[in-house]
Amino acid sequence: MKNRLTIAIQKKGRLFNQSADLIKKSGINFSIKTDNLLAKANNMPIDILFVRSDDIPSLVSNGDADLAIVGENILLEKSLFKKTSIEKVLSLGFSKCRLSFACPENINIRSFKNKKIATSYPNTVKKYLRDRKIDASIINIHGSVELTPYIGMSDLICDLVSSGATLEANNLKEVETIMESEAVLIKNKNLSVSKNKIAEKIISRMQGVVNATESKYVMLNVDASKVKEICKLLPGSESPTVIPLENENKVAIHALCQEPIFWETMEKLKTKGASSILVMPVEKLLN
Ligand code: PRT
Repeated sequence: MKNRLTIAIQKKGRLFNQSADLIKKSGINFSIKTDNLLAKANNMPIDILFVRSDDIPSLVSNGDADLAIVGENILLEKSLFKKTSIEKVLSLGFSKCRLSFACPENINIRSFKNKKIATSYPNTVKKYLRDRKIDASIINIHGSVELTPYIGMSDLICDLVSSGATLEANNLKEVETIMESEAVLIKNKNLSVSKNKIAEKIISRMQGVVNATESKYVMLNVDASKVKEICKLLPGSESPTVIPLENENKVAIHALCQEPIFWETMEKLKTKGASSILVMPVEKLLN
């Protein structure tokens, strides 16, 4: 295993599917057998470790895993108040959420001073309070955090929020956000030269997959006189290709747009005279 690069991902849970998918799209072939904690790639010197999210930062910092995919919320929580050998290398654009304070809907909290705050993120909350010189007590709890204000254990909570449905179902309201989070790729800072070479290749491929997810290939036809106007509307496209058509007054514009194309953009293009507007997904993109 010494010369093989190890990539740790969550064993099961919200991050698993997209993490495994990203690794596969990066050209690493592996198959997962139920309950196996390790999968060996059959086309590259790479092993995939399936572990709990909570354990990922220490595995990478200690060099037991070389690369890993983890939520930024966990990375921050497990890295605060200690020295680690972890480098964040890529934001991956999935598993987006935020870490927020919330309190019962019928209570108005003006200040956190002297309040009891229940959370599974004690270090992150401690740093937030310390930076603002707020004196409050932190109750460290794993699971059912939303229940704690109702049993008198806390005045407010600090937990992850995505759609907000869980807070709403528990009659809680969001009062302040500590951080926005998404899945990130992390790396041990002290990789050997040979492992670093493989790691850099994988990082570049993953960047390519992330870029492709956000990119679209757009094709449309328009009057030759409108080319400049239309190109201005294409988001994140560097230099579109303009191709003459059989009808001499018309051209086709092909553009790689590295930003999302919303219906509003397509409607504006149509208003400006574009026709046959095609928006296609991009599978891989190396810049
Ligand atoms: O692997 P391990 O068992 O250690 O981790 P885990 O149990 O924390 O895993 P999991 O699968 O629950 O979460 C993994 C990661 O997904 C988190 O660390 C976040 O980075 C990310 N993520 C994204 C979320 C959410 N969205 C999320 N909504 N993690 C948890 N939630 C929970 C939240 O705690 C709350 O209970 O969902 C509820 C709120 O969701 P909404 O949509 O109702 O607001």
